[in-house]
Amino acid sequence: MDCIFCKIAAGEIPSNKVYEDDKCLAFYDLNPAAKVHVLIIPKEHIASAAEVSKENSALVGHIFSVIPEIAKKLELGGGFRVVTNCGAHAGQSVGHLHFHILGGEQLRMEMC
Ligand code: DGP
Repeated sequence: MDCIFCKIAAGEIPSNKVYEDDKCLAFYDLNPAAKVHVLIIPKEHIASAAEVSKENSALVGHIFSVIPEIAKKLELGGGFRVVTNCGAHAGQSVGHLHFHILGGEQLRMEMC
């Protein structure tokens, strides 16, 4: 499958990693929309939030259990936003489930 984030997860495309374990990977976004802008992805290919199911939702739970650790590491104590864009109307541009973690400054509503 020709998926950029699968290739990043496999190490075939380099990324600036901030966290990695056997199930997920977090790395800096190529086009940051905030002072701190990290993406966290499951290593398993899930196309979007619309493809989350009872079978794979534990991965999403795992990702959310790791986000506070990343926020602490990146010193986002002032607050942060977690966003996932799902489908064309939301402007999803990469068809592999990813959560944007945005912070490091006062966020405006359009920064998502
Ligand atoms: P979305 O629009 O929600 O699908 O967000 C996709 C994000 O992925 C977008 O902010 C830019 C980022 N992105 C796309 N390709 C790459 C890449 O090859 N490396 C990194 N680090 N980020 C990427």
